[in-house]
Amino acid sequence: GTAGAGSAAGTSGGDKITMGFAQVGAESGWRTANTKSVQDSAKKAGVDLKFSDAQQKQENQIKAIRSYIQQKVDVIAFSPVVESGWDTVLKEAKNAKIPVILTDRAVDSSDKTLYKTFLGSDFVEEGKKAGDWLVKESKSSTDTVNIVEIQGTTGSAPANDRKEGFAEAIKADPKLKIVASQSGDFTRSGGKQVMEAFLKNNADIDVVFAHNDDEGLGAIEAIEAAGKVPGKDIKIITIDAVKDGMTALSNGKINYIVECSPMLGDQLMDLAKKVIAGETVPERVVTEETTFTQEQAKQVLASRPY
Ligand code: GYE
Repeated sequence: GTAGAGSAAGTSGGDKITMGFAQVGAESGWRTANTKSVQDSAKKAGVDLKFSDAQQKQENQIKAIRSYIQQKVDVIAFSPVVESGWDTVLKEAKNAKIPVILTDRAVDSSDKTLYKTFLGSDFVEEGKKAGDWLVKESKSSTDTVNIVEIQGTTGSAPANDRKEGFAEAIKADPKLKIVASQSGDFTRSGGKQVMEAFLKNNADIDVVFAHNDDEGLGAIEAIEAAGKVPGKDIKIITIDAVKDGMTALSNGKINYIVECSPMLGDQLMDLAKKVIAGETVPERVVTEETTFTQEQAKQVLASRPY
């Protein structure tokens, strides 16, 4: 249709809102649940969704965003695979008067006018919660606690922030030491590979801190293959609380999970409608999350929605 003064740039036919969504990939259980949430909510909200999967590559996301600009969608939403390098393409969207919403992950642009709002978790807080649990758990022991860290995708907001939050929390106890830290790219196979190398190079590992459930699940395979018992010989802390992670937690193979909610779809559609209508929205919308012990996981496992 013809966009009158003050209305959003592209209304590609009818009253239906068109959203271009540039997803990170399909790297984890979290991501699969997040994609489903966005697709289900779009349908429910009557939003025409154009969806692309960047296979964890920034260049693919940039291409997808450029094609959404060309198609004159009403709004662009995306989950930036890494934090840096977005200013150019975001300026292109701004020049085309297409509003952008960040979901799940942040960008490090200093120009806050390049996007309308950022919906997602507080990753520093998640890392802190993981570290706080370990501080409590290790209170009674006097020995050094050797921790290996399996980081998420290098340069991504959740990897940067979870690392920071965890390091901050374990400062409370000098006997907690990170002896190795490497990226497993948020995948199960990545977690397994990194853990295999850690086990080879470190004789005495007490704890794994994995930045997501999938990496933790991969680490479990490596630990078992090395003849050790995950959850006992080596304790495991992860983030996400997806079905497979929660199952491993209830089975005693993981010791603690910090929840990170992938169910962002409804809030995203809501924000998109407001932004397109020209309403002001908060510049930051933080997801509410909890934590789970093994006992708590047993109680909620059956009722988890993802
Ligand atoms: O924790 C991980 C996924 O960005 C919060 O990405 C998300 C993270 C999530 O691959 O499983």
